[in-house]
Formats: sequence, structure tokens, C-alpha cells
Amino acid sequence: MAGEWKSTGCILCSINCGLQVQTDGRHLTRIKGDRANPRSRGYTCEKPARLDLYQNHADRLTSPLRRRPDGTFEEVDWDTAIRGVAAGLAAIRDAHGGDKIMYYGGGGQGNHLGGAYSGATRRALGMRYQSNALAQEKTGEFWAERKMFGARPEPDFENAEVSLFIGKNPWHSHGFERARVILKDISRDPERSMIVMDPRRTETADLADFFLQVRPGTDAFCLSALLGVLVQEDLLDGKFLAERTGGGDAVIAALTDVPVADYCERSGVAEELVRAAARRIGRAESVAVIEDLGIEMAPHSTLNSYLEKLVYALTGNFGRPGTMNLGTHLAQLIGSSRTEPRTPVGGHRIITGLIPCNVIADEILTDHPDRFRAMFIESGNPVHSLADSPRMREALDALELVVVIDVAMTETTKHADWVLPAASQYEKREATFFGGGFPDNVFQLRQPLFEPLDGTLPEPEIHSRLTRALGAFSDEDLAELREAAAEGRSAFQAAFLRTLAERPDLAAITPVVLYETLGRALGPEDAAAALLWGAAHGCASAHPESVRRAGFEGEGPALGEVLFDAILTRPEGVVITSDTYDVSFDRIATDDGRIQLEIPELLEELAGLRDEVPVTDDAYPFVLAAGERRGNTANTIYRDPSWRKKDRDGALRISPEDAARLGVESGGRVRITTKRGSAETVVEVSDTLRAGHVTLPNGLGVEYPDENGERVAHGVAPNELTSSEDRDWLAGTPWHKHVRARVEAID
Ligand SMILES: Nc1nc2c(c(=O)[nH]1)N[C@H]1C(S)=C(S)[C@@H](COP(=O)(O)OP(=O)(O)OC[C@H]3O[C@@H](n4cnc5c(=O)[nH]c(N)nc54)[C@H](O)[C@@H]3O)O[C@H]1N2
Ligand SMILES: Nc1nc2c(c(=O)[nH]1)N[C@H]1C(S)=C(S)[C@@H](COP(=O)(O)OP(=O)(O)OC[C@H]3O[C@@H](n4cnc5c(=O)[nH]c(N)nc54)[C@H](O)[C@@H]3O)O[C@H]1N2
Ligand code: SF4
Ligand SMILES: [Mo]
Repeated sequence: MAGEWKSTGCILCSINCGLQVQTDGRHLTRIKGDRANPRSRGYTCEKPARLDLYQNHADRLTSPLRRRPDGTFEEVDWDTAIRGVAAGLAAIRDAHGGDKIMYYGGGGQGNHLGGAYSGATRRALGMRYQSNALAQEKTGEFWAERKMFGARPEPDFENAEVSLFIGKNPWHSHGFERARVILKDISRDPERSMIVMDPRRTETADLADFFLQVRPGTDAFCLSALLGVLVQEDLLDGKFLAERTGGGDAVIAALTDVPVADYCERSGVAEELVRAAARRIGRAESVAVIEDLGIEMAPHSTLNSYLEKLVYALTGNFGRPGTMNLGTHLAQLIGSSRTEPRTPVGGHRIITGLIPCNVIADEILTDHPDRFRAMFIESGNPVHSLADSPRMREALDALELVVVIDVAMTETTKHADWVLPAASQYEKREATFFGGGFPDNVFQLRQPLFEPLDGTLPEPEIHSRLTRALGAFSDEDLAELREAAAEGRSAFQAAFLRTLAERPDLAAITPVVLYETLGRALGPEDAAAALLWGAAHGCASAHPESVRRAGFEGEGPALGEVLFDAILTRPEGVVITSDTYDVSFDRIATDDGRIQLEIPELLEELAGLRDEVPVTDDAYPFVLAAGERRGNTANTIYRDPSWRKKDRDGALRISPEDAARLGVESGGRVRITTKRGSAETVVEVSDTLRAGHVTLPNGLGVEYPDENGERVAHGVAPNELTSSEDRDWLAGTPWHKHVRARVEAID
């Protein structure tokens, strides 16, 4: 019905704001924030306005593709594709072992159901190793959080007296709900303060009370100076440290030794400003902190994450309103195993189950017998998004088999042997597991707005077909469960639990078993919700009090059922759990239930800062931040360049001093060169930058057909300029924000 508003969500960043949309045919015609979404409450930023360009564009895939021997693609039907992919992957497994097939991706900013269902395909093939974009941003942070909390604390900026943003520009990148509303509230309130640590005077920094404009890559110095002041001026929370933490003595000893004045100098921030910020933190009732790519994709990445956590842990900012808290999750996005396996070739740490993105090519481009032989890529564009694109292309081409599931022809699908076209995120049930806030956790299972585009399938269906083609189940195996599902949910639950216990082969492919039984009973539009039935029961049994506080009634399995029904029938999003703040203490998952402050390997790295000599290289005098979030970037989710009304080619930002020295003005062109590559770009002179620092936007340089069908790239693809060896020693996280570069004017 034209004119009818339907609830859905934004798929452009991890906040997934609720949207109300109108449609006409296959088009999204009107888009606005959805007040009924309990998390975003009507908020949106500017980016979703043109989501129709994601839904409808010239690069959408409409048929499975198979690579011909001459390198071109031919369209094939789905049966041929499923049979071909299953046979190809099975052949690799039989010859080399299923662990030689690597899985990459599994979801982007708005879609995690495909990755969840892929578990069945992976288990059916005996695949073991995987990675995704988190392993080039958050794995160092995850590692430190695991050691300290055994869980992942989240900030409560809405109620914080002091908010601290480190290498994070929430004005543009968000990272918490209703970011601009909250930032403006903080900046208007004289009782509250905002501290920003960033080399660029960002839109967020413009609102800050304390702007610590660090030299790029020197946060470890600035953060340890800040911590040094907290310790040396006795601004810690002694009672909290005694009651809730362990290992504090070693940390305090290390920080007592920090030469504050020297470290401030090295980071380029005035000592008085660092002291004032530390004192503000020390006397605040509540402090919330977020770090992001500015310190995670820069030197001392994991150490930075550790120091960031020490700021709030040493000052007792945990388990109260306005501080850091531990919430619930309907399903875990990251692996929970505490063991730390190593990669098969290079022996690199695998954190939360993810291989560091920067070593993936090394695990392929070698004659080591344990190298990867095939890759299964789903909803990820690694050729574009991982360090060193040329090497990533070489790695994909060296594999015996590459299978990609995507909605669009991308830089990565171009290197596939098989391309499987997915229905878009507005053509199927979709959801994310990013986590929907604290104390109220909101989950949204979005509804389909359109039928799948002809020739495409939703990922759960693709994985079900692949799993079947691999011989992992037959209709006979599922007959009893299907009967039970037809009878009703409680009959199904009993039969399901019995099957899991009796049939480990079916338990291994649980997602697809649920899809094919309960899912089929739910009906074609809702089949993909089947996995969430299990998740809802898991959540209700792990956190019954929190689920009841969110307004659900029932005991035992009945509570899980009402929770699932709410998820299924309320496409605007549901508060699934509601917590009290003190529950955070019960959720600390370390061995003794205390926050562990001491991490010896990182304290050693901290001590080493003293002797660190700043790197300079006359051949590459600039530091390039390769991949800045701006109002007109959204990873590579929008491919059609016309969505950027201004700055279609994504300018290189440069300081006025540097621009004057090079003799360039805004709109002029320069060549930027790194040890890896070189590119031409348009320039924007910006007084937000320090001299010597230049930035390029993320998500640019994707190819798109022009009027003549010619594929043209707009702007610079940042990873043509980055190198995979520039990475953190511990987590392998890349230094995308710290690429040595040379800039020359072009006449
Ligand atoms: N508009 C928009 N929003 C997005 C996205 C998008 O593509 N576009 N992508 C989403 C995704 S996937 C992510 S992971 C987040 C990322 O969100 P952010 O991490 O906030 O994004 P960035 O702009 O990449 O980097 C943050 C800041 O780091 C600063 N920085 C650079 N070098 C340094 C340094 O050495 N030290 C410090 N302290 N800061 C430094 C930059 O100046 C920048 O302001 O954004 C999400 N939101
Ligand atoms: N140099 C540099 N590199 C970076 C960054 C940086 O700051 N600098 N940032 C990094 C970060 S933080 C991130 S998160 C990554 C992001 O990079 P990627 O993880 O590669 O993710 P996206 O660009 O978000 O899009 C992934 C793919 O999902 C596809 N897609 C969209 N909808 C669907 C769907 O419903 N089903 C399927 N199967 N596919 C779909 C899109 O077409 C796209 O190809 O980039 C990283 N790379
Ligand atoms: S904040 Fe993120 S989810 Fe919300 S509207 Fe903007 S891009 Fe979309
Ligand atoms: Mo990201």
C-alpha cells in the first residue's frame, strides 16, 4: 500500500537506528527515524536518507556466477551453483582437510543472520578458521577486556558526568545511540565535561571541554601521562580498588614511574591540559569512555586499549549509572573461548576466534603444507577493506577455490570462482548481534519490505541448500522434528532437545536444522527467525530476572517463548532485557570475579615507551590516516557514487601550512605515495589538522559502472596504500591510521 509507513532499520553503522519507510514498487521512497524503536527513539543521522541506492543500483547481482576457464563469468542456475560449490569445497576438504578452507566475513553493519546460519555449512565441511573486519579493529581491545573483565564493558554517555572519546569521532561515526543528541546535551551542560583525544580537531572535538590534540600515533604516551597524573596526584578510587580489583599494585608501581612532563611533550599535548583532564576525571561522580580506530589502528594498539581501560578501572567508574557496565547479548558476536589458538602457518594469535586480517595473505601465499587452499567469503569485501589490496588480490588468485556471497559485484567478487547473489537486507528478515545498549538491551528483527530480487536468495536458504548438498542431512533425518514443529512449540522444544542429545551430526548443523523444521513451520517469510528462537530461550534462561524486568512474564521455557514471540511480532525492535547497574559486578567473568588490572606483557610494553625513539623518514614525511569516517562515507555499503552529493571523489585533507608549502589549494590535486603504492587525489585544505598529518576517507575507490557501462573507481581505495606488516605485535591490528606517506603537488 503506497503511503503506508513500515518499520525497518538502518544498515550503515553498528547502531542500527530504527527507520520508518514508505515504498513504491521495489523502491524506498520516503525514510525517517522511527520513534517506536526503543533504542534510537526517532533519531537518525543524514546517511540513511538515500538507502534506495543500496537497495537499487547497477551493481546488484541477479544470478549465480561461475568463472569460466578464460576468466570471465557465466550465469548459472541455483541448482548448478549449489552443486558446484558443494562439490568444489568437498574436494578441497577431501584432498587437504576442511581446515584448509577459511571463512571470511559473515556480516556487515546491518546483517548478521547469514553469518549465524553459515555455522552449519562450516561444520558440515569441517572448516576451522575464520576472520572478519573485527580482526582489524577490535581484537586488541577484546584481548585486553578478556583479561581484565572476561567480558566487554559498554559506556553510558547519556548519564555520564565526564565523557571521554579516544581516537573516536562519534559526531560522524556514532558508536553509541543518538550520538549527536547526547554530544550536544553534554556540551551544553556546565556540570558535565567532554574530553577528546584526537590529532584532528574533529566535529566532536569542537564540542569538547578538554581537547588533547595528540601527535598521530603517540596516544600511548598521552594516556600513560594521564594515568600517571591520576596515580601521582592520588586521584584513584582506593575503596573500589580494594574491593573489586586484583593486580593493582603492579600497575600503580608502573604508573608512579611515568615521567608525566616528558610524555606530554612527546605526545605534543600541554602538560597542564593533561593534568586538568586527569583531575576532572578524578573528581567526577561518573566517567564513561570509548576508544575506536584512532588508537586501535595505530602504533601500540593493544597497549592503548589497555591504558584506556585502566583510566576507568583505576577510578572506579564501573557498575554505576554514567560509567561502564556489562550488558546482555541475545547471541554472541564474538567467540567466547578463552584458549588462544595460533594460525596454522605463521603461528599468530587467534583472538576471539578471529585470525588477524593482516596475516591472512601470509597464510595463503606460501608453500607451507598447512596453508589455506580455499576461502568462503560472505558479506565482506576483503580486497577493498584489508591492508595491502594488491597482495590480497594475489592471495585470492593463488587459492584453488574462492566462493563469495554478496548482494553486489565488488572488488572481491571479481576474484571469485563462484559468486552467490544474496537478497538485500530489505528483502529478508535481518538483524545484528552488535548489542543494543545498557541498562535496556534492544533487539530488532527487521521485516522484509520487498520480495527477494529475481535470481537472489537469503543466506539462510543458501546455507540450508549447501548443507544439504554436502550430505549433512536428509528429509528423513528431520521428519520427526517437522512433525513436532507442526504440533506446536512445546512439542518442538522437547523433540529438538532430544535430537540434539541423540544426533551429534545434526547438533553440529543446528542453525539449518532449526531453519528446516521450526523455520518451515513459521512460514517462508519468517523461516530465518528460527535461530532466534534458540537465542531467545538461551537469553531467558541465562537472564530470567532481566527478561522479566523488561516486561515479560513466565517461568522456565514459557519465558523464552514470550520473548521469541515479541521479537518475531515487533519489527520496530523490543527491549529484551532490562538491568540494574549493580548486575555488572556479577557479570565480571574472570576467575575470581574481580577486575584484573595487571597484564604483564603490556606493562612491559609500557615500560619500553621510555626508550622509544620517534620514527622519522625523510622519504615519507607525512602521516596518513587512511580511512576517515565522514558524513558521506559508509564503508562500501553504498556503491553508487551519486549518493555523495558533494565531494564525490573523497578529498585528501591537509593542513593549511602543508598546503601552502606544497602550493596547493582546496580542489587542487596531489600525488600521495607510500612504501606500498601511489594515488592521485583531490585536496581539501583543512585547519582541523596538525601539520604533517593528512587524511583520506574510508570506503572510497569502489568501482561502479558509468553511463557507458564502463567500471570506474571514484576516489582512492585506502588499502592500495597500506602494508600488512605494519601491525600490532600482539593482536596483529593494522596501522591504517598511521601510514608514512609523501605528498607532491601535480600541476
Ligand atoms: N559516517 C560513517 N560512520 C561510520 C562508518 C562509516 O563508514 N561512515 N563506519 C563504521 C565503522 S565500521 C566503524 S569501525 C566506526 C569507526 O569510527 P571511528 O573510529 O570514530 O572513525 P575514524 O574516523 O576512522 O577514526 C576516528 C578518529 O581517529 C582519529 N585518529 C587518527 N589517528 C589518530 C591517532 O593517532 N590517535 C588518536 N587518538 N586518534 C587518531 C581520526 O582523526 C578520527 O577522528 O565508524 C562506524 N560509523
Ligand atoms: N585502510 C582502512 N581500511 C579499513 C578501515 C579503515 O579505517 N582504513 N576500516 C575497517 C573497518 S573498521 C571495517 S568494519 C571494514 C569494513 O569493510 P568490510 O567488512 O569489507 O565491509 P563493508 O564495506 O561494510 O561491506 C561488506 C560487503 O557486504 C555486502 N552486503 C551488503 N548487504 C549484504 C547482504 O545482505 N548479504 C551479503 N551477503 N552481503 C551484503 C556489501 O556489498 C559489501 O561487499 O573496513 C576496514 N578497512
Ligand atoms: S547513526 Fe548509524 S544506524 Fe543511525 S542512521 Fe546514522 S548510519 Fe544509520
Ligand atoms: Mo568497523
